[in-house]
Amino acid sequence: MMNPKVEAAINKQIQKEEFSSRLYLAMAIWCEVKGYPGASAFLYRHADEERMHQMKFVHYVNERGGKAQLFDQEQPADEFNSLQELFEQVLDHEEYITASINKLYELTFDEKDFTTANFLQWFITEQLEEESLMRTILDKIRLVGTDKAGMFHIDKELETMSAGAANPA
Ligand code: OFO
Repeated sequence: MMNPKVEAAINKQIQKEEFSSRLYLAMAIWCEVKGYPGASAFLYRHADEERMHQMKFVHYVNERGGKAQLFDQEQPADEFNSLQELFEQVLDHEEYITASINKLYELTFDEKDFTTANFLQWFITEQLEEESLMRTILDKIRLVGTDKAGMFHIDKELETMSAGAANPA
């Protein structure tokens, strides 16, 4: 039997991971139509990763004897003024998710659910990696500013990152 408070909190996290996937999908679409094929490929792939995060939580709840739940979703942002603004929003969103995972982790300690605390370790490491990746990308975009050649180069780099990403998580 799963701790009901932890189960409810994970179900809210499932909703957030699903939202993340939709948000990055909306962003990938924007990039594709605005002529950033590399950023688009990167974000399509990232949308898939978020779906995988969602499924990890779904299976975890069910395997522990709980029941995963789905909720309505808000419409994700789908218009951006620039690639820089878009990636600023990606980083903000990842920071929000990190805070949410940390809260969840704290709850597992309050509830003495150490099995879930252990399960969450993977997500804690994942958030660290995602935040640092998004920060690196954003720094590069800020550096080139509005320089078209520089932006073209960054887009190519994102393409390579999405094709050769060694970390499937
Ligand atoms: Fe981007 O890590 Fe899940 O939400």
